Amino acid sequence: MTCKRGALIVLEGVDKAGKTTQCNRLVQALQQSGRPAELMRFPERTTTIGQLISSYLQKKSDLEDHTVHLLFSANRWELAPLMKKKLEQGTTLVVDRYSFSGVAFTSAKPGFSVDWCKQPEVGLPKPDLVMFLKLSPAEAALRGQYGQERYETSIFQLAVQEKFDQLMDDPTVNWQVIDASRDVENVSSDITKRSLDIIEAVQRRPLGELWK
Ligand code: FDM
Ligand code: MG
Repeated sequence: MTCKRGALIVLEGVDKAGKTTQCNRLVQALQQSGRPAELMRFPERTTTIGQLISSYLQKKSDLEDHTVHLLFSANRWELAPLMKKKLEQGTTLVVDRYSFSGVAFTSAKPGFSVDWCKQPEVGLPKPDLVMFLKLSPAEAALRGQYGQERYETSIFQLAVQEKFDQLMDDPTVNWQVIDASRDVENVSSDITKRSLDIIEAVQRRPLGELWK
């Protein structure tokens, strides 16, 4: 029997859309159906680079904007070999944020183009499916206050949403928009169904390279 590769599945969206909840539920659903699946997240705050990022996000340190963008990217590159290995071994990876957050958040800052922001991401493992959890700013506001970390303001999140809209206009990436305003169970079963379909489909396809 040939070993079937796992799928690289990414969840993206603005803050409060429910990404982390849905990533956890998806991993559980896949595992319960007997498919090997693991959760990953970016930033991965436990590495040396991740600790620099975490301290920046918590406003315990300041970093120059280009520098922090490249650190977020380096944090993905340092985990890329492990991701490839797990995918090859047949494990599906469910990833909470990826390069798209990287580009959307930095390019929402003044003086940064989407094109510049994409460059360090070129060649990373390409997701087989990117689900964008869509929630309007009004609905996000109903879910309560933003946290205390950097970027957690409604004005910045609005700018980020616009950048995501721009990024989703890209036929080289398998974007699927998920209506995140529905209740948790509905969103979850929708996401699980789409994931099972892609897990089935990628078995016969090699892993791609992002934006290359
Ligand atoms: N973020 C996340 C970036 O600015 N660039 C990136 O590449 C990634 C992956 O970090 F504000 C931002 C997005 C968010 C913060 O918060 C991470 P969470 O709650 O740990 O996802
Ligand atoms: Mg957050």
